[in-house]
Amino acid sequence: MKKLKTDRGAKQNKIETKAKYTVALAGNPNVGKSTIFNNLTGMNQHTGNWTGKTVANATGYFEYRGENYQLVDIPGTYSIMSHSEEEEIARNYICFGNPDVTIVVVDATCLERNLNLVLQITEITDNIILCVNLLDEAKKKKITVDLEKLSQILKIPVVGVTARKKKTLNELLKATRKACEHKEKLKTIYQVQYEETIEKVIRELQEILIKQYQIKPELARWIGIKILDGEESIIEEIENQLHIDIGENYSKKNKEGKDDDSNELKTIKKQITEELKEKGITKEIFKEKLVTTMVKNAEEIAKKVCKFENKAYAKRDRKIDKILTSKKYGIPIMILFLLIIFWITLVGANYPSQFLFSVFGNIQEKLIQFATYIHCPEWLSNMLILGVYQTLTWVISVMLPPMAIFFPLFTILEDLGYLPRIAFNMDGFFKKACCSGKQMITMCMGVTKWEIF
Ligand SMILES: Nc1nc2c(ncn2[C@@H]2O[C@H](COP(=O)(O)OP(=O)(O)OP(=O)(O)O)[C@@H](O)[C@H]2O)c(=O)[nH]1
Ligand SMILES: [Mg+2]
Repeated sequence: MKKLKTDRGAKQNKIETKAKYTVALAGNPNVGKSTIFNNLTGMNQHTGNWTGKTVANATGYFEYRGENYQLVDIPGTYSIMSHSEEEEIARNYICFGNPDVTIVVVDATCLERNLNLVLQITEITDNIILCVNLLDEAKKKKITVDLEKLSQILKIPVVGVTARKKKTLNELLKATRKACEHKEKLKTIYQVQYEETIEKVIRELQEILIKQYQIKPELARWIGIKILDGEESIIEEIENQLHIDIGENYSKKNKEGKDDDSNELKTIKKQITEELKEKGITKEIFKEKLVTTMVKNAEEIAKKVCKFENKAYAKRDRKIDKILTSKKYGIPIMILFLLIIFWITLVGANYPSQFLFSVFGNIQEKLIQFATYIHCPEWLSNMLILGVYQTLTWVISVMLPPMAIFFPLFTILEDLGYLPRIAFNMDGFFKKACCSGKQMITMCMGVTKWEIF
């Protein structure tokens, strides 16, 4: 076993030094990115059925048909507009990581919501593969996704997988290889078209960016949109990563406090902002229009490619969801569920605990008898039996049963998809303490561990 591990480590190192291509795994939280990552690299990234498990980029390596690839597992994010640290890590890698190919993983059972991020990424790069995961779940819910049609609409390769089954990833590997080796795109991929007033100003900025900074047209379009969108953290990142002088910060940092007003980009930006304001499009309205158009596009595409054979199933799901996350019943149901779990864990664990105590106690008596029989010195038998053996068996008797009950119960809740609902219910309260509702899950685990002790 040890040798096998060493062999695998040595093989990984060899691939690592020779990796020719870098492939990124991006997507919404909880869509199976880390499951794909683990299956391809043989590594063991944390996976589980709630959002936000991966919080930093993880790198692994794999070999396919004689070529070595570096694979980067990015934290899940709903949007390029980051709201948390892990979303910022994801955004920075998607925007500036410069991988050879970005695989965007989506959940086949809720394609419409996932397409929002896909459309945002198509604004940044055209070397994308769309990986539609959880096809087994979609089949159960009688949802079909027309992958070919989706590929025709978005003009990018689309593959369907069930990440838990390793052999289904072969198509993804094939597509990745093809995309890495033929990077020059002949087709222009799908781009969200905004209303003409917005398109016109985006084009103006795009032309200047291409002329002044020699940036690729599609990236220039995205930067143009972000300049007008005016989200500070992303503008700062564009300035730092691409050395483009957009706001006051760049001038301060790079030109010793001198604000360069002769910069054509800034002049046009000012003019455009004024022009839009005169037309009643403030920064907030501009943002809203971008988001609404994006959501509408995702909705239209999803409508064209998704078929729900069992509408009652989706309706029932939504009904249950409404109850579990409603203001009136959400929290009482959650408290009830948690109390039941804690009760089963604490009361139920007493029986196996007592059983283990009596079994280990009997063995202890036999061990003492044996020590006396072989005339073992008292200090040695006390140290080994009352010191090592008794402490160890007490810990096992107290700790093992509650853990063996709590974790499977929690896994059932996880598989039923209830944990994200708990996070949603608690998000408002946790936000008041500058935290996220997701922390409720770790807090529940913590409470149980504390109760066990
Ligand atoms: N049924 C089924 N479940 C899957 C499949 N792929 C992943 N899962 C499950 O989906 C859950 C989420 O998978 P992860 O790989 O952790 O998802 P992720 O995208 O890395 O999530 P974050 O790190 O939170 O962004 C886990 O419980 C997986 O076991 C699949 O093809 N079918
Ligand atoms: Mg993950």
